[in-house]
Amino acid sequence: MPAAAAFRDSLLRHLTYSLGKAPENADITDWRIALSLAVRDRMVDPWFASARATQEGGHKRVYYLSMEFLIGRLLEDAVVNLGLLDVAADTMHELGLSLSDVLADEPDAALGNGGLGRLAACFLESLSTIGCPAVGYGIRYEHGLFKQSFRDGRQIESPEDWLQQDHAWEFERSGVSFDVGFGGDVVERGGHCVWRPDETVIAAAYDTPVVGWRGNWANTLRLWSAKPTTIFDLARFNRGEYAAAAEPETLARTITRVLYPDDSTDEGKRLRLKQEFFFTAASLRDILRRFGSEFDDLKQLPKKAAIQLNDTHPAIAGPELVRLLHDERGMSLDCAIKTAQATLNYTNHTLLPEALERWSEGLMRELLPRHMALIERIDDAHHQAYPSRTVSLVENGDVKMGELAFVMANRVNGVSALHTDLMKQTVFKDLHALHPERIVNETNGVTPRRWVLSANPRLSTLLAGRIGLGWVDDLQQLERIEPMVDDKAFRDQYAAAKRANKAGLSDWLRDTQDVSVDPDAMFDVQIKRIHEYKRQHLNILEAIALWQAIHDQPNADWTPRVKIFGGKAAPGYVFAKEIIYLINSVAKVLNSDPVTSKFLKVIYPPNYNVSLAEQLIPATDLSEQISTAGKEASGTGNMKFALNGALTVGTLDGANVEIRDLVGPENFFLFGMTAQEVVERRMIEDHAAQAIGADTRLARALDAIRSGAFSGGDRDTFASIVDNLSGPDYFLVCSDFTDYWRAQRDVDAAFRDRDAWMRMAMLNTARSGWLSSDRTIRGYMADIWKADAVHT
Ligand code: GPK
Repeated sequence: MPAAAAFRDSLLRHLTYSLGKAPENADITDWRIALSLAVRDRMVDPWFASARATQEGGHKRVYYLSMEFLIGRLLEDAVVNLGLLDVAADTMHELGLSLSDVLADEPDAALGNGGLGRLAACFLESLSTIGCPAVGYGIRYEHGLFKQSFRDGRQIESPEDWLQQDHAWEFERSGVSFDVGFGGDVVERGGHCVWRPDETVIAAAYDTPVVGWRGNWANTLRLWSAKPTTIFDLARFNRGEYAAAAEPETLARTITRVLYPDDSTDEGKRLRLKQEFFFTAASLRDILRRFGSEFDDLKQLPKKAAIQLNDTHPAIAGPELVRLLHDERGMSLDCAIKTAQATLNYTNHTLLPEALERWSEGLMRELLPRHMALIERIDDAHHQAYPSRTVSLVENGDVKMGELAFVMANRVNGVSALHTDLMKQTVFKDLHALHPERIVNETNGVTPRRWVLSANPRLSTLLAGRIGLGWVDDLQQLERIEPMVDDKAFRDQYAAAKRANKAGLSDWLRDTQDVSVDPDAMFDVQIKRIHEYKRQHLNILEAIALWQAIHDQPNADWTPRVKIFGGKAAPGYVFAKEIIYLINSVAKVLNSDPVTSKFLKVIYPPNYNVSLAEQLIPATDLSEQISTAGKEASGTGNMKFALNGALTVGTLDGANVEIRDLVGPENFFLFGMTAQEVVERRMIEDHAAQAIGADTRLARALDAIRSGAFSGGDRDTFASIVDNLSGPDYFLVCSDFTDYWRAQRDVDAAFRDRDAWMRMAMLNTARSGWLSSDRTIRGYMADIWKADAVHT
């Protein structure tokens, strides 16, 4: 049978025999699931082959432990990596459907909050593309990140329900489960400690294969779901106490019910600690089981397994691995600690003090009594080996998880050059002095398969026509288009691709957001979680000042702009929610202003997620990366934009520094204070007042907000924002405003020379190949994991 016919046959078989649907009764979701199953079938052989090659060769495996995997939709990734795009499109067409409609029917799996979770997803795909044996371990949240809507401009949250429809990608592994305990006490038996938990839940495994480019290799994403050890209490049920009878089940399942929606803040919730221990403990047991099935000597664990802790969320892995090796397998405590240290590594993703996890000793002793005792032993051992007055794992009654992760790790890494330097100078200064070899840098990256090839088919086709497809898994090859930036025909084609992406976005905005925008206007985009340090309020202040400036000179030659915002605020983060309300309120006034709206619009589509990012980024001219210097660990959206030919207006923060070095300072709009200047500026007590006093535009913009221009004349509505900015202004919005305004006017001027702009955009694409997550993963493999790619 020809390949296309075989594929169609497989799809129809799945529709009929897996879903039990007749073609005439199938809706788009049925077709989408049948297609996914047909595609998934094609992943299984490479998946098995990868597992066999790893086992037979006795290769080292990488284990990536992460509370978050922001995977988004999976069907297109799979189709593209397996080389099935044309076959799938033709098949759907023959069946009277469009592949893009079918792809868009897939729920966007949001098992993560933002950059940290998306990074984990890009890493899994790169690990498979490279052929590095790996397992991603996480939590199978029943409900991912909340859905965001706006009511009268304010954020409303509602539960997300990605599992409502069948999740076609996973295999439930009923044979793989572990008991995970909580609470109870510790007793001594025959000279060693035994933890006797008083609550136990089952961790049940669900596997999703992750296939790499060209389908040569597939790794596993294994997510744990919590199940009760007893289904229900029959005695109570028989007494008619139905709700009470179901209680054990409800309690157990609560652990994996929902993703905590806090990004870069530590809520310190008991259930969160249970989630962390739950998935970490199950993963470690699974890792030891797999090791034990292949090798005998547990001391060899570090040779065969490298465990990466994605932030401190799985940092309890330190004491838990020591407990498993020492208490349960009889290794000496000293050796257990050393073995764990040689196996574990820790990635830090933020220096924000409010994000650094601390768990109270009381809670730890209650939920994880043996671990608390082991943390004290680890702390003692560290003190013995490295006498220091300043380093301690427990402080003011709290266990400091960053310090614990550091002490238990072979390598500790930051996620951009600047961030890694700041780690050494600030949060981990003392530990760095004791362990000067331990901290290394691995600058983040993004997968080009999703973020260029799939998200931007027009650009990809253009690149393929000129340099083939080698860039897809060797992104440095984008350099080969650099000599073509002065080729007028190529530049026009590049510009046409961008223009078509913008026209597509304009249509979408018209259909879904009820606003009309000119595709020739500059599309200026800031998409990320809403946070004061990311400074969406700096962006909206500039919009207000520009609106006022246009009013002053309505006949001047303004460069038309469409400012697009996207992002969610943590439900408990009141100030961030006020920023959302301000943006929406400003949008309302500006977009209906007959004088200015042809030059300036503000649009904030609700419920920003991975799929919306895929749509927005290829249609962007200007990427807003405007965090207070020293606060954004890396950023990864910034990389996606640069690759897709958006120019950046940004501060010297996180990976912006490296992006600017790559693309060249003349192709990047820099503004603002450096991290060092930020620290110095904060020492000036009235820095905000000084900045406002020195810039009438800033003063006027703040006055407009204060006087109720965006709140129907009410002066209280945005008082919290104005008071903050004119008072403490910790994130230095006012102090950076003047230079931001200057940079934005430089952007305007540059955009008016379309040809020169396109040249800069092309240079951004040509020079951003280093930002591939393949490069990042190779760095981890060489510097941290000491793991090799395996070829099947
Ligand atoms: C950092 F600490 C955290 C967190 O809790 N969540 C999160 O998404 C981000 N991050 C950083 O803010 C980004 O700068 C960085 O690029 C990303 O992690 C991946 O490293």
